[in-house]
Amino acid sequence: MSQFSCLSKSAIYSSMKKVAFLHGNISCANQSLRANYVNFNLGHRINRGRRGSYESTFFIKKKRITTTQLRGNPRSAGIQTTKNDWGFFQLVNHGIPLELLERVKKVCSECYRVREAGFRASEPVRTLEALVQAEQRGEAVTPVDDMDWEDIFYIHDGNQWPSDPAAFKETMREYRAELRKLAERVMEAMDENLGLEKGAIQRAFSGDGRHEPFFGTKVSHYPPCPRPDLITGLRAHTDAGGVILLFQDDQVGGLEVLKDGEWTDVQPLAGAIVVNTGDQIEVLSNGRYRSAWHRELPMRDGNRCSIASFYNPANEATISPAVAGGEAYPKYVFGDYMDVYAKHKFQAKEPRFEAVKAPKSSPAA
Ligand SMILES: O=C(O)CCC(=O)C(=O)O
Repeated sequence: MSQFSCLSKSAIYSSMKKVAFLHGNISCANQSLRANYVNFNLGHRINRGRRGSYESTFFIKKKRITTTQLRGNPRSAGIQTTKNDWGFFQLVNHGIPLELLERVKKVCSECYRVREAGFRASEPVRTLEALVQAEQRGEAVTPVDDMDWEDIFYIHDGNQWPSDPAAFKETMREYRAELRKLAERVMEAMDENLGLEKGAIQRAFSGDGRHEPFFGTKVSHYPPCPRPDLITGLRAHTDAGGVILLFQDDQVGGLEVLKDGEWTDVQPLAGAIVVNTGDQIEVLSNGRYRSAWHRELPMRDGNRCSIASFYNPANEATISPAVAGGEAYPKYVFGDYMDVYAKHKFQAKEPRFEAVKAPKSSPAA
């Protein structure tokens, strides 16, 4: 197959285009989608002054690919084409040793083995069993809409981490240090594409250096689900924070992103890191980088593991558009936004922005 093209759209994505070279396409897990991928060498953008190169991969439908954007001014192309933005891309050749990624996979799946009995006894499992029994009795059943078929836990700098397996802590410390640096490079590329000073997003996230941005990691497993028609893996949502780096299972899919009213697979790609942007980047960029709706489908076969690392503002940081013009977003304290998000994660983001408009905390006033 030799169908190469380019997508583009959000700012970081447009800077990637600037140095684009096209690699090719791969056959996709879901043949019906005919998804292609395009690699962009990010070396001198994300990694300027350092050795090594970075590439991003966009999974997109062929019909959406255009080549005109490649020939145009990358920065303006990115700005003008917001409606084509996927809000998601995959990074390959990101510089994180594959050997480390293999160890991460291993310790996380060993961790799940320790947790598995807990999942078997969990509310989603019991709820689904009850639904199936009701169905067998001939009762009408409706899909569950307030819980997900997942086993999750979070690690960050301030909580206790699993000690079984023994290698978990050391491996995840090493992994998180790499991912934190990668997130910062991605944000610097965004700064540049948005016409902001280098480090502007990070400064906004840290309240000009007064607070520590939050960097958290969520380890998820989506065990095989006997009735994927009756429950979700993870309900559709946009992410609350900044930059999200997802190391997803390279065998078991399920992650989908919403674009123009259609759900599209983010196909498993060995060794890649999926990058997406959250609501705070949407606000800072004044809508240039949109946070995309995504969801997790439950799978009948395979236990999907995914490790999502969230680089978010400090709770105390004040967030408002750093890019002038266009759409209006409010100014607020991130912690206030998170209070709203905690209650309304699976709903539209616009009412959340509306809810923090009248600031509760004085620094945003
Ligand atoms: O686990 C995944 O693949 C996606 C996780 C996710 O969307 C989330 O935690 O917000």
